[in-house]
This record gives sequence, structure tokens and C-alpha cells, in this order.
Amino acid sequence: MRLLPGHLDLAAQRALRDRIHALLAEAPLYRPTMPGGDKTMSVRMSNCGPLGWLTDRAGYRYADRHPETGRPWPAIPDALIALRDTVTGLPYRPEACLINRYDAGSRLGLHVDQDEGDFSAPVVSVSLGDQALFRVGGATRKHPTRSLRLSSGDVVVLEGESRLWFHGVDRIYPGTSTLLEGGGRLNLTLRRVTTAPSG
Ligand code: MD6
Ligand code: FE
Repeated sequence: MRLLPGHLDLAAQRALRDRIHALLAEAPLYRPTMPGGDKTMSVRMSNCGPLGWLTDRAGYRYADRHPETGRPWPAIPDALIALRDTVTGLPYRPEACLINRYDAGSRLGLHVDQDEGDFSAPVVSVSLGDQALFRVGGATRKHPTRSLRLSSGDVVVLEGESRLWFHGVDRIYPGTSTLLEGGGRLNLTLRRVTTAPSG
């Protein structure tokens, strides 16, 4: 795993925040349901890109449309495509960008990003707004974990062996950033979903 602290400066964070807000007007945040349908998540979600990650009572999957509006997801902002190119050195485009929105009490359970068809492609995430306590373990749920605080502008790359490590967000720290109006946190996760083109 790679952590790139402060990869985005304040100007870049503000520009990205504004792009994401414009995009969320088109593809509004919704509250996802866990498979089975009994529980909702405390994190609200949306996506951009040709594909978006979804969870509802039917399970986890990628879909080309917003579950509530029925419209295709908006395009991934150029700045995010460029960031991923810079950070990974890989030319092929990410197909999905999951947008996670955390409020003061939101958390995200320990999970592996494993609904993609190609685990050779790294997953890149960007954090904006309040700090989060990010926990990362290993290949099994039992593996010891370590925790780190992610701040606005930090980038995390899960690649190689770490691509399939368990990770989650235990809590956010309200009041640690003024980037987002009303506080909270955004995390943007860029993924390749289908097999990455070689060469
Ligand atoms: C979050 N991040 O930071 C949740 N997944 O809110 C993730 O689940 C994640 O940061 C894959 C790669 C990087 C990540
Ligand atoms: Fe993840």
C-alpha cells in the first residue's frame, strides 16, 4: 500500500470539491442498502464514470446507471484521470469512481474491493474534508491491522499484494477541515472494473 500525504494542495482540493459538487447535482448521493436489505449504510454514495459501484438488497455490483434517477453516471473529472495516471504510471483509464460521503457519525466496515474483474490494476483513493481513521489489515479478516489518519488531499494506492487487503474507516474527526461546507468527508475511489488493456 502507498500513502501519498498531501498529494493535492489546497487549490487542487478546492477545484476537485467544486467539480464533485457539480457532479452530485446530476447524480445525487443516495443511501445504499446492504445485501439482504435489512441494513442501510451510514455512508452515502454516488459514482462517476462509465460504471458505478452499487449495493442494494440484491447485492454488490457495478451498473451503468444511477439506481434512483436511472440516468447514466456523469464522466470522471479530468483532474482525477490525470491524478491516477500520475500516481500509477498506467495509461489505461479508470472505469469507475465511487464517491463516498461521510457525515459526523459515518463509518465503513472492513472490506476488500473485490467486485472488479481485474485485480492487477491498482485502486487509487483521494480524501477531501475531515480527517478519517483508516484501518488496513491484510489478506484475511484475522490479519492484524494498523490505523492511520487520512487528511484532506491525501491519496491512498492499493496495488500489488495490498490490492486485496482488508481496509475500512472506523470514524471521522468532525471539525478537522473547513473544505466541505457543513463538515464531513468525501472519499473518491478510482477503479478499473473490466480487464485492463495490456501494453
Ligand atoms: C475511504 N476507502 O477512505 C474508504 N478502497 O473512505 C476505501 O475503501 C479504499 O481508500 C480501496 C482503495 C483505497 C481506499
Ligand atoms: Fe475500499
